[in-house]
Amino acid sequence: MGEKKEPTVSRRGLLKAGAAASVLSLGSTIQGCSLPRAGGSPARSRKTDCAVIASTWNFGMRANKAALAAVEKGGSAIDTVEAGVRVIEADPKVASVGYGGMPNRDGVVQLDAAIMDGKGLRCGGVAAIEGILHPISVARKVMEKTPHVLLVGDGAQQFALEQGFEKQSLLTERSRKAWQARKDAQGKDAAPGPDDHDTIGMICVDGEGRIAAAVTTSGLGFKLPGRVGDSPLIGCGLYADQEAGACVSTGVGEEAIRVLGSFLTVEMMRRGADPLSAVMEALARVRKANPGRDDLQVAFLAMSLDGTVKGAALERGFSYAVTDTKGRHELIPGEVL
Ligand code: SD4
Repeated sequence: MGEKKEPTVSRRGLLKAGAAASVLSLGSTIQGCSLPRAGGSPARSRKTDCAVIASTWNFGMRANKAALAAVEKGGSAIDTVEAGVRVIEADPKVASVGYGGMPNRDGVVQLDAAIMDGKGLRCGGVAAIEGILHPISVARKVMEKTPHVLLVGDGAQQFALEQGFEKQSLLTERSRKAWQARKDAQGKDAAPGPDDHDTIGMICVDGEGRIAAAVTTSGLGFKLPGRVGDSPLIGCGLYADQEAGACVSTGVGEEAIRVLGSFLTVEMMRRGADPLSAVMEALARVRKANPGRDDLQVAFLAMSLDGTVKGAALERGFSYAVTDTKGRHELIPGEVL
């Protein structure tokens, strides 16, 4: 999980924070670009020269830097999130996304990705796609060039090739060896474990106030061939709505799917919740659906339209990066339910 674990606040501290947040509709708690919020109701639009970028896990720091460069060149929110997550897709050292990602049970790297523009709820995704380095860019093409939202497997790859993407092996020697070692150790019992995750999910509100989200992953290591996680499913792994905010998720995707976690979080914000209360509600639903499980990691990262960012998880260890065009660039330990 992640490149390095970060400390998180205690559960008790979090519960206090969550309770306070749900009572008070917090103003913006971040420095830099964030604007004060009118108590109670979510900001509906935000026009400023400042952009805010947030993404999951430690590698989010690097992704945000690339995203920042994109937005500073005049890129829109959707350009920004695409540019940001592509850096992690191309990094062979990240074993949970793109090139070098953990293969499935049969040793094949199958990737999931999706992108969503809050304006007009435009979105596109690919699932279980093989042999394409940048599934997020294929997802964007699905959004822009087809009447569809989601393409899977061979069809997704065929579409990518038709769009000019090249086929290449995504299995690195390092990921093949890690896969083989685990297969040798666990035999036919080898299956996704609690640490087999770390999706990059990114959200941006740009200087025009436009909001967008992107998510890309190799999914759970040792997943069954053809398994689709939350990441390419709109409302589960991500959601962005120009009238409410955006959310991305990471962790055990089946759980984010069960509660429609990203949609739920954004919907809570639409109805007046601040980002922390909203992600806590989504996490509470996951917890409720899994009584007695304390090994389950699921995290949600949400941004409201005023650029306020909050991320929280079921378990310790989740962190997220926040960057803005006024100089903020920091890694924040996720709160814990
Ligand atoms: C999935 N949510 O496929 C993804 C896994 C992941 O950080 O990497 N999450 O279930």
